[in-house]
Amino acid sequence: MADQHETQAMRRALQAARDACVRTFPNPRVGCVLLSSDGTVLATGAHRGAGTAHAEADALARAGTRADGSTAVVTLEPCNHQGRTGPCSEALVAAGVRRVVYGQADPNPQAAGGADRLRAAGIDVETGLLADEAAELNREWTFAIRTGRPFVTWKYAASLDGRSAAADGSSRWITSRESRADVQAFRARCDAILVGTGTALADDPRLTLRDDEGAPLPYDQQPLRVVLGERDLPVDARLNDDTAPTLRLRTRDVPSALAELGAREIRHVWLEGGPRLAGAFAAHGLVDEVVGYVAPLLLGRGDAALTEAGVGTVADAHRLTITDVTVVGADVRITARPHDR
Ligand code: AOF
Ligand code: ZN
Repeated sequence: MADQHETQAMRRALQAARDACVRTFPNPRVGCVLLSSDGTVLATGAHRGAGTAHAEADALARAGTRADGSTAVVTLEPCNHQGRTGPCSEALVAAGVRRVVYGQADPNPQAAGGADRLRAAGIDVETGLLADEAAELNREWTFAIRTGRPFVTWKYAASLDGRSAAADGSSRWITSRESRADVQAFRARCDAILVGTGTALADDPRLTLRDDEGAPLPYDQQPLRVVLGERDLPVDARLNDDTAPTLRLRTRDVPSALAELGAREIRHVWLEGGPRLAGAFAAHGLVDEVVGYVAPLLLGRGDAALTEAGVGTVADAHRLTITDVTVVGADVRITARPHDR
């Protein structure tokens, strides 16, 4: 059984993973704490993205020779593979770690097997400590590894009477500045931001992350911009600029587009519209989460956030469970998920 020091260390490891990096594409977020035999923290490590040290390796490097005889508390089962970096199972054995406690079992078949390898080396291994929190840390990543397609969050903004555009088609600034900043924080955690050609042509959006002064973040910190649909964009469209990578998927088939993104190791897609494209995702059962911003204004006419979602009668509605309601500026943000996600 994990003792109180180990439980505390797991909380610390979870926090280290959250603090280290909002986006570790295409890898999971992982934290690791090394404890001495009397329960003192020797080192804390975290993963900062593909190609950089795994959390265990990071903590081991910080602890140096003090890792000998220690307990490693890790949010994810240590990997057992030679990937972009070496296997953490071997690194833990080589460092003389005596006990390993982890939260979530590794769902990635290429990397799994760490627990068995550690046990074979005579290390005491315990699994499942704060497993729910550890799994929540990588909810979308885990979903993508299991299903082979990215987790899809559909975001929309609407007036209190449920319209996302006015009668003349204008849709800019329905929500408050605070909500738009909130959206930026969500975008920053996703691997790709997806729109259809309709939205790309109508709004000429940037779909980039910006700093507080409004300047775009460096190119390598930008999520992939994805434009789905067959129509061409003008050469001077903002989505064709060089502030962030852009992928054109010249298809109208949503499942094949998602499969393509899955093959590119995109784990979490932030779907921003428009209503017909979002409806197609919903009709295919491919909306895994909804984040809706509802603003206190009435439009009376104009498009809904979603059209043609494959629902003809109330009995066929896509039913969701609300998981969060937060006031953001003058607006309300509602998060909801299908029952099985
Ligand atoms: C991480 N960071 O701290 C741990 C991971 O091919 P690589 O080297 O990038 O390894 C990626 C896999 O390693 C990942 O899918 C996961 O299964 C496992 N553990 N990965 O990126 C870490 N501990
Ligand atoms: Zn590893």
